[in-house]
Parts: sequence; C-alpha cells; structure tokens
Amino acid sequence: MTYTIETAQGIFPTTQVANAVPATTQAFDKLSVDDQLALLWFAYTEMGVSITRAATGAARMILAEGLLAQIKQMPAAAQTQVMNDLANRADTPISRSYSSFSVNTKLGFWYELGELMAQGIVAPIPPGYQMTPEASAVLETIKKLDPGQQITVLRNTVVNMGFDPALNDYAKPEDPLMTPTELASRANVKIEGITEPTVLNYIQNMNAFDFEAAVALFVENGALQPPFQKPIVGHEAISAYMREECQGLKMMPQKGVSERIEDGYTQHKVTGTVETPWFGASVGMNIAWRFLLNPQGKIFFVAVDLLASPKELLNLTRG
Ligand code: EQ3
Repeated sequence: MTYTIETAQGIFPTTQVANAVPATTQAFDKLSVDDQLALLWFAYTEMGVSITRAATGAARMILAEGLLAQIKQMPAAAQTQVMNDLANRADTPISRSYSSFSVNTKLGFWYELGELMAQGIVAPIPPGYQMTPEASAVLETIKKLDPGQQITVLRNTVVNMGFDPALNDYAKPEDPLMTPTELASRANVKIEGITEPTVLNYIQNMNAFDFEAAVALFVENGALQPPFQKPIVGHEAISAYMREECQGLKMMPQKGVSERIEDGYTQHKVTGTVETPWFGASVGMNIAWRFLLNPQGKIFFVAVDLLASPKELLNLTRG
C-alpha cells in the first residue's frame, strides 16, 4: 500500500477528539458581537484559571503596545467601538494591524486590554448588560468543558478576530524566535512503551524550541496536522507554523504504542499533556500524537489531537 496524507489521517481510528471545541467555537461565532465580547469577559473572569503576565515577552509585544497606547487615549465609546470592530472583523486600520500580529501577540494584546478593562482605563462591559439566552447557553457550555478545551475555545475566538485582507496565516514576521536550548542541557525524553528514536527526538527538539531539527525529522513532503485543522504539508510550511505556534509549549508525553505496518512503515500513538506558556502547569491539555513513519524512520505524517476526555489518555488501541 502506498500511503497518502489522506490515508495517514485514518491511523488509530478509535482516538476520540474534543469535538465540543469546534462545536462551541461555531456556536460562539453565531452570537452578536456584543454577546461575544461580554461572553469572553465572563468566561475569562469565571473560568477559574489565570493567565500569567510573564508569558508576554517584551519584544513580541512592541507592536501591540502601540495599538494599546492609541486605545488608552480614546474616549470610552471609541474604545468599545474598537473592540466591536475587532470582533466584527470590520475593515479598519486597527483591525488590519491586529491581523498582522502573531497568535501570541494577539493573545497578549487581549490580555493587556483585559487588565486595562479591570483597572477602568479601557471601557468595561456596560454594568447593566444582560446576556441573551443564546449567549448564556454558550457560556454554560464553555464552563462545562475541561480547562484545556476552554482555553482552546478562548484562543480560537481571539485568533479569528480582526481584518486580514490576505488571510495570510503563518507569515507573521515580527515574532522574535526563542533561542533553542543548548544540546547539552536538553532533557532526555522517556515515553513508556516507545523506543522509536524519531518520536523521542521529535518531542525533545520541540521542547528545546529547536524547530529546524524537528522539521528535519519529516520527509520533504511530510505533514503535521494540528488539532481541528487541515494537514500542513512540506518542510517550509511546517517550519513557519512551528515558529508561529510552538514557542514556549511544554510537551509531556506519558505513554505510547508502536506497530510495524505495511511496506516497512511504522505507526506510533503517544498520549500525554501539553502546557502553554500562558497557563503553565495550571492547564495541562490532554493530547495524542499519531505518527506514521516511513521505512527510513522519517515522519510522513503526524496528527496532534486534543482529546475528548482524560480517559482517552489510556486509549492506545490500534483500531
Ligand atoms: C479582555 C477580554 C477578557 C474581554 C473582551 O471582551 C474580549 C476578549 C478577547 C478578552 C480577552 C481574552 C483573553 C485574554 C484570552 C486569552 C487566551 C489565551 C491566552 C489562550 C491560550 C491558549 C493556548 C492554547 C490552546 C494552546 C494550544 C497548543 C497546542 C494544543 C499545541 C499543540 C501542538 C503540538 C503538541 C505539536 O506537537 C505540534 C504543534 C502543535 C502546535 C499542533
């Protein structure tokens, strides 16, 4: 059998992913902009997990600081309008600037804005605001998700805001790269049930922010499929994606299973948790990596799944 990216997507078919996340994101998108902004505020303040300030590295916040300074000087009504425009994806200069930010800068921007709202420097959600029943239903759904799923919904909504004329996903040039951890200081990766060096090296390189070395483990036209997204194909695209999305992530795989399949290919499923720089150890996302390696031990395909429940961490059946 010759594997294609499409057939590779079907390995370990019994893996249960957190479908509640795209469903909730879709329900959120259907709400009015007022409801969206208010709901985010309540979700953010009532979620019970707190975001750490340290994550917003000074260098990467320079562009966002410019916008924030502009917003601080506006009258309250104009501040509310800016937030509405962002959520509405209206074509304004501020919405365009926002879209040019990397994911981390967008999150940092809202984090700062949230602080300014709490301090009364930026217009808060109006005190008399009454949520519609539709928005209350989405808020209740969010509250019932596990923390890893909650922060994914929060992140999706923030990332989709603003106006991007080119819908230009992974080419945000301004983010400074984290320096890869020195070779000698990299912790050895151990995963119960896994001895395949490529899988162990993938995790080690990712945790060391050595994206070049991680990408070199893939075949040239190999693919990485992030949770709820289409596969990203080829070294160049994967590398751009990792620079944008993987800085500061901490991957903690726990156990796995390996199997030789047809034509010398091997498949490996690993489960464990991933921490973000924003929430640190207070939110561990339950994750599965499903790898398909070619006979030379290069990654042909890897899917990263956000799991439906912690119970899924134990699901290592081959399907
Ligand atoms: C101010 C406020 C509250 C109110 C206002 O009305 C509106 C808004 C928007 C507000 C502010 C909201 C804020 C501050 C939201 C902040 C949200 C944050 C910081 C969310 C962060 C989420 C991070 C996540 C979900 C990261 C997930 C990463 C994963 C799963 C990585 C997986 C990967 C692995 C493991 C690989 O091996 C390959 C790469 C890949 C990235 C796929």
